[in-house]
Amino acid sequence: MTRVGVLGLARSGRAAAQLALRQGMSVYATDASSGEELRRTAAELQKQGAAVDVGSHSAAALAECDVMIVSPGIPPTAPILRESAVAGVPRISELEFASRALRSPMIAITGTNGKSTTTAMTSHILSGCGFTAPAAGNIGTPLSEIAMREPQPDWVVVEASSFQLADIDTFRPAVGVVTNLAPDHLDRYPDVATYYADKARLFDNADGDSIWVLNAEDEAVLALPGEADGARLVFRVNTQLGGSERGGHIDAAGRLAVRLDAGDEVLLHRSELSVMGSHNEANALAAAIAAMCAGASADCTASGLRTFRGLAHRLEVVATRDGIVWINDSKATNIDSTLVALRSMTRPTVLLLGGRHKGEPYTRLLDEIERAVTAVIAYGEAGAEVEKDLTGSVPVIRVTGGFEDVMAQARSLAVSGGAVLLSPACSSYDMFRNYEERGDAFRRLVLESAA
Ligand code: UMA
Ligand code: ADP
Repeated sequence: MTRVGVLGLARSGRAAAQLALRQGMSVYATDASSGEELRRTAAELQKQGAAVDVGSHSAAALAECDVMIVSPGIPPTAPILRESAVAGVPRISELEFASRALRSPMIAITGTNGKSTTTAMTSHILSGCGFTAPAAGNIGTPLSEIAMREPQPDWVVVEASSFQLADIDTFRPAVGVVTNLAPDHLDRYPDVATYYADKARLFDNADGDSIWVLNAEDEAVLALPGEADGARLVFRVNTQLGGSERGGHIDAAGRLAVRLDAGDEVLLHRSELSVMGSHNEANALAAAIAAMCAGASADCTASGLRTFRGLAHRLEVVATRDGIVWINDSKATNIDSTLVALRSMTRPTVLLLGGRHKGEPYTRLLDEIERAVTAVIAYGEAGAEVEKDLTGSVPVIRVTGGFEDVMAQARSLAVSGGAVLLSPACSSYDMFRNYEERGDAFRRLVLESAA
């Protein structure tokens, strides 16, 4: 009987352990932490027949496993993975493990920014066109959960992070999308090339039937597949498709159009999208191409794009109070996503920047800050770094207290006709459990102050 080690028992590990048990495998599951939720998970898995340790890992038990499923949040440098007894056990990601059991074809979406939005849009379009097509992976629902569903969905739209792609082996999407590439996660990767190399694993199992949907306005994306087999479709927002290119673009009249065969199929005008910013036009084109490759018609793809309202924590307008628009972009956890947010700002903006530093300098934001921002509030662990990089052009106010102090400072700086933008360019882990909790705190404090 296959003996599976499951390292990490949050969402991915819990679902992977359950899938392994369903398949009759022998399971050793373990998490170094031991909160109440983990203890509940441990009890539930034990009841189903797994051996479980929470609070510590047993290197000896892991060493006896044929394969080890490592949660995406556990870096390869984690002490347990460096123990000599464990280092030799083959490692796979939860995405790899789940895809072996899954019978539905996959649309896999990766890239640095726009993955969740494009994933949710694609799933929304396909669902509106009569397909069962849940969104899974990095967006929140572990792929293992989908692999256990009966009947299996027509399609699964999988958001794939670099951490999840790092340990794949046979993972093979029918359609693969790369939204864009930019430096990120430099707290985990030694350099950008190593990060891009994990993204490139998407193409590992390419064959003649594979379909790749690539951002043609991003050189790094175009280079990523190398010599991988399969059809290449591209999308362009600022330029038009060339004569021999297939994919999608915005035509001279400002309409999103998809060209899979000879002629353009016009979907809708860019002004009909309810999500803001040209980055979302790119996401919409990528989603439309992927959905149409999966069998959606042009008509129902257009209505899916028209009715997609956007995800929380991504340039989400929380409230307008006393002429000030409060915008929650908590999901902007790297410099590029904050740049995109700043480019969409048309009002004088107070920018909340900070959290846990991820390694990239903030100086790349300076031009857009000078254009759109009246004051920067630098906070959290990264506060000193933000202050050092940005001081000189606009006022940078350092707040060393908690998030309530950050919001109080924002209220005192914002003026009627302006905006307050939480687009932190950092991860949230210094103050919060995740970016959702940070965005929720922002929303709560905005709404409370108005009550
Ligand atoms: N742990 C150990 N030993 C260690 C280190 C950690 O046991 O040495 C434990 C931790 O206590 C924790 C678990 O390992 O319980 C790691 O869990 P996890 O962080 O992988 O959390 P999951 O809930 O499984 O969430 C993961 C993804 N998290 C990360 O990649 C960090 C979720 O993406 C994803 O939604 C979920 O699987 C379901 O597929 C989140 C994310 O932040 C949104 N992703 C990053 C991003 O988008 O930038 C990549
Ligand atoms: P991901 O899942 O890749 O983190 P999201 O769809 O959650 O991406 O968006 C995260 C942030 O990235 C958004 O707040 C937005 O500022 C920015 N963003 C979204 N789409 C794009 C894009 N196509 N190009 C650049 N930035 C984007």
